[in-house]
Formats: sequence, C-alpha cells, structure tokens
Amino acid sequence: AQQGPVRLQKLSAPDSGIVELRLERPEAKNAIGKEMLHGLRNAIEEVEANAAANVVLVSSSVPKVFCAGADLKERRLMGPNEVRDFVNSLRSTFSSIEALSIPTIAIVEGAAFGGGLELALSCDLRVCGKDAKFSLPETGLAIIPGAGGTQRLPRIIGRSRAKELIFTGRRFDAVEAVTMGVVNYCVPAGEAYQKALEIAREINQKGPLAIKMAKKAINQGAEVDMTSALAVEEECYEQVLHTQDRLEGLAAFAEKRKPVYTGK
Ligand code: CO8
Repeated sequence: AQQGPVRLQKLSAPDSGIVELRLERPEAKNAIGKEMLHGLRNAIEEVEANAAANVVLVSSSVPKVFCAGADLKERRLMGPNEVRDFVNSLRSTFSSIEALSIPTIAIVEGAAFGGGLELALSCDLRVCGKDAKFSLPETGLAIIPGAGGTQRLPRIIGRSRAKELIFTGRRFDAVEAVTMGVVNYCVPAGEAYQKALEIAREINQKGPLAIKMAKKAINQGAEVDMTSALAVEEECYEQVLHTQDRLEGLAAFAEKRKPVYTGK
C-alpha cells in the first residue's frame, strides 16, 4: 500500500511474514514533512494490525540517502507552536515504531541525518552500507535532537559517546558507526538490504510469539530496576509457555527436523 511518500509492502513466499516500509520522497531526500509523517503513522498502524507480520524492514528508495531528517523547508514556514506540534507528533510516531510488537530493522545506505538517524535509532536493529554517513546536526541549527535522539543514542552507545556526537553534531561514517555500536552491521555499499533480509529471514523462522515476548522483555526490562525487570521476563515467559509452537519446537527437536511455527 502507498501512503503518500511511504510504501508498505509484504514480501512474497518464502519470505511472507517480512514486511518492508519504504521511504519514497526522492525530490527532498526523504525529508520528513507532514505528509511523510502521516504516511509513517498509517503504515505503522497497518503493520501492527497485520497478525501475519513477523518483522519489518525500514528502507529507502532514494539512492545514497536513507533520510535527510526533518523537512527544513516546511519547518521554515512554521511558528513555534506548529513546530512543537510537529515534533511531538514525530516523537510519538518514532515511539510507536519502537513499541511495535515485532522487530524492526533499519537499512541505511547513504545519509541518515537528524530525524533520519532518530528514525533509524527507533528501530531495533540497524544495518548500513560502507558509504553510509550519520549525524545529529541539530545543535548546529540551534535546536536539539527532538525525536528521541538525546535519549535513544546514549542508551545504544553510552552517554559519553552520545554527548560528543550531539554536542559537536559532527558526521561519522559507517566504520565508526559499527565500531561505536550505532549500527549492528556495516557491509559493502549496496548490500545492506541483503544483509538485513538475511537477519529478517532468521527472525521469521523463529516462534513469532517468542520474538514478540523477547522484544517486550528487553524493552520493558530496560526501563525498570533489575527485580522488576526479571518479573517482566517471568511474565513474558509465561506467555510462551502455553503455545502450540513451544510443543512443535520440542517435537521438531525430537524428530530431528525443522520446526514449523504458526504463531499459536
Ligand atoms: N528538508 C527539506 N529539504 C531537503 C532536506 C531537508 N532536511 N534535505 C535535502 N533537501 C532537499 C534539498 O533542499 C534539495 O532541494 P532542491 O532540489 O529544491 O534544492 C533536494 O532535497 C536535494 O538535496 P541536495 O541537492 O542537497 O542533495 P545531495 O544529494 O547533494 O545531498 C543530503 C543529500 C546529504 C541529504 C543533503 O541534502 C543534506 O545534508 N540535507 C540536510 C540534512 C540535514 O541537515 N538534516 C537534519 C535536519 S534537522 C532534523 O532532522 C531535526 C529533527 C528532529 C526533530 C525536530 C527538532 C525541532
């Protein structure tokens, strides 16, 4: 389905279960304006409503660019209240990406700047091509990263590294990104989609509820103290205990075959 500059498509068999959310606004290098934001929100709702979806790839159709961040031309025409509303909406949209029950993988070939990097940071995993470049340049625009960047980046790479990148707004390349842990993998330019697809295929073969519960346990546990976090794990474990898929996993092991999971 096409939602303005956002395309959502289901991959076909044998990759059913994998969906791709693709940014398609080449004339503005995928800058996020109102229309893009609206498209993103609708696409996320559609993914969450699709019980057959197990993993999401977040990609770009634009050569050499993942996303150039917030639409700075649209921004210029906005007053402070309108900017606040827009940024709040961006923030909640990225939070709903983070909160999707299934894993998300951002595929970065080329530039991921400002809100574009924040979008990638709200995904669970990131894979980039060797020519990718990153920055949170907001302080240079006399603002701060406003769509989760000041919170997600330090949680991913540590406070000290995040502070340096946010205070200076400097660009960093794919090798530095993988060394710092901003991305999970850096592969030759043009191969990020393939690498992300490999990871998505692995995830797609696992017990679907188990993947959801693992994500929930990790995300919710990170927000609370250890005792409460272990209680979250216990709750999530309880959910996977009563599934047909768990019995299928044990049967497949005993019968020395690959399990076939149904999500039940
Ligand atoms: N907004 C609007 N239009 C853009 C943007 C943008 N962010 N980025 C590029 N465009 C437009 C260009 O203006 C240009 O338009 P035109 O053809 O009309 O001149 C067109 O896209 C093509 O751009 P380039 O010619 O620059 O293309 P290149 O391939 O040479 O470069 C880059 C691509 C590297 C992506 C380059 O365009 C660039 O550096 N863009 C700006 C990136 C940037 O600074 N982004 C950070 C924005 S700040 C942000 O995202 C904050 C969000 C956090 C929430 C808000 C807090 C308040």
